[in-house]
Amino acid sequence: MNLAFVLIVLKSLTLGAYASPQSEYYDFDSINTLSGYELKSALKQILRQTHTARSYGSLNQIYLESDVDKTYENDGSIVDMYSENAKAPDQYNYSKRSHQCGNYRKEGDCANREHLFPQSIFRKQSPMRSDFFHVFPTDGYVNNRRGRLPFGEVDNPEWVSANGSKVGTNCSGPYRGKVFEPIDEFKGDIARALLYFAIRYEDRVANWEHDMIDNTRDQVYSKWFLDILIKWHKADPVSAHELRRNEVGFTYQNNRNPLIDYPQWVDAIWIQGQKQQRKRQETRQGPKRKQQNRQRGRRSQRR
Ligand SMILES: [Ca+2]
Ligand SMILES: [Ca+2]
Repeated sequence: MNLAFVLIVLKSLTLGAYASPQSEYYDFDSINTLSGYELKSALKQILRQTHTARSYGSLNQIYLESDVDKTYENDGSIVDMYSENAKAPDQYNYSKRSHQCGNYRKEGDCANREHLFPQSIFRKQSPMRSDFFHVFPTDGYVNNRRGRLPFGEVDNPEWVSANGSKVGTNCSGPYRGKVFEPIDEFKGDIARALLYFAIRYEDRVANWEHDMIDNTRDQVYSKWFLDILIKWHKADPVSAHELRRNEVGFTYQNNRNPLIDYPQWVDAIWIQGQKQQRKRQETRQGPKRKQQNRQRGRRSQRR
C-alpha cells in the first residue's frame, strides 16, 4: 500500500470538505458539527436557498441531457428505471425524439414523468411537482401501474413489467399493503431520490396523507418504509448514471441531491437521528418509570 493510497482512503473517510469535488456547494462550517435531524434541517436550508424552481414542461427537455444512456447500453436512448434492463438488451427504448406521451395501452408505447413521491399527495403543488431530483422519465404504462403505491418488496407478484419490476403485497417488515418493487439496479437510485425529497420538503409533510410518511418533520417516512429505503441505499451504491444526473440537475435547478454527493449522510441523518430520539425519550421516561416501579413495589408490599 503506498502513501498516496493511504491518504486518499483517509480523506474519503472524513465527512469534511475532501470527500467530493462538490464540496464547495455545502457550507461545511455550518454543518460539520451536526448530526441526526439537525444535519437534515441544515441541509434543507441549503437545498431550499439554492433551489431555482423550473417549469414542469422543461423537465422533458432536460431529460434529453440528464437521462441519456451513457452507462448501460450507451446507445443514446433515455434511461428509464421501469424498463431499463441493466444486464441484458432492453425490450423497448425511448429515443430522444419519440419519448413523450401520448396515449398508451401497453408497455413501450410512450414515456412520461414519474413522480417517485406521488404528486397527488402534495396536490401537484410547486416546487415539488417539477423538482428534477424526484421526477424521472419512465414508461407511461408502468408508471400508471405503480400509480401512488409505496415502494416495497414483493415475493408473490400479481404483475411484473418487462424488466422485472413488480406489483404485489409488501413482504419486508410489518407493512402488508400493496407496493411497487423496482429492479435491484435502481433501488438505491429511488431510495436516494426519496430521501432527498424528505430533506428538501421536511417542513411540508405534516398534513399529507400516505402510508409511506409518518408526518413528522424529523423522520418524515414511516419506520417500515424508512427501513426499506436505507436497506436499498446500502445494497445499491451511487452509480455513474446518478453522478451524471446530479451534475446536470445542479446546472438545471441550482441545487443537488446531497445523498449522492455524500452517501454516508443517510446514516448520519436517519440512523443517528433515531438513536438521538430514543435517548431523549429514555431520559424523559427515566424519572417517570422509576416512580412507577416504586409504586408497584409499595403495592406488592401491602398485599
Ligand atoms: Ca438502455
Ligand atoms: Ca443503482
